[in-house]
Amino acid sequence: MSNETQQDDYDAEQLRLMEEVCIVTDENDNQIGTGSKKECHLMENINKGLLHRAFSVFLFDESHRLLLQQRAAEKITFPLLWTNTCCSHPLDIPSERGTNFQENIHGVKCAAIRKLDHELGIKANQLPIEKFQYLTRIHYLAPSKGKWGEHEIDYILFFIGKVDLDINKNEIETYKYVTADELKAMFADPKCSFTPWFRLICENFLFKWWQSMDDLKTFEDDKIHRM
Ligand code: DMA
Ligand code: MN
Repeated sequence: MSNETQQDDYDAEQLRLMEEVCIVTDENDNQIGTGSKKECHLMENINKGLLHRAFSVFLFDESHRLLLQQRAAEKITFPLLWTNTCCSHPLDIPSERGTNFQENIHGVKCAAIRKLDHELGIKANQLPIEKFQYLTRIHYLAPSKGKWGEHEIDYILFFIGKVDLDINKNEIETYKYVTADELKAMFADPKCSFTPWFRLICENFLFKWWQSMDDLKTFEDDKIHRM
């Protein structure tokens, strides 16, 4: 089967989203250009060093249970894997890009509000921007299936609050709220598979942050953790 024929098998809506314009950065997270979501996620470009900016939201309810999602079968990268509440990319638009670190953090929070609505149907009035806590950045590279993969500087955001969900089935297969012990049990269950970035964040950071939800600010740093 040729690549072109394979291309035709992808979900039309997910193919349309591959035209989004992502922020291309250097290894220190300075914007050096732009690239379509498609260009940024092709391993042939990643293998040449192409790197882009992303965010990962961890949303907790008022009893500090974490909202997980299982990615939809329609996703072109990492379909059907379990992962944190919502991940995506700030776009190269004025509200989501920045010229310094603080503006970049504000930009990814704006992108998070946009995507929490798009993927989970959470309305902006339930997501006041000042309730997002930025924690740190991770730089990682992970192949998906075939020609696709990720190579990102990923901004990690926490949010605690009660929200109403209206799931977009093109994005999300299913979801659930879990305690830390329930998540550890999922990791031990061979029937559950996880995205590489969620695994990295869990192995290195999540559980220690989760034990200190009232002091999250003390964990905020300006580092880029290379993983
Ligand atoms: C990309 O997530 C971002 C990270 C941190 C992996 P994604 O593939 O879910 O992006 P989108 O929802 O825009 O397809
Ligand atoms: Mn990406």
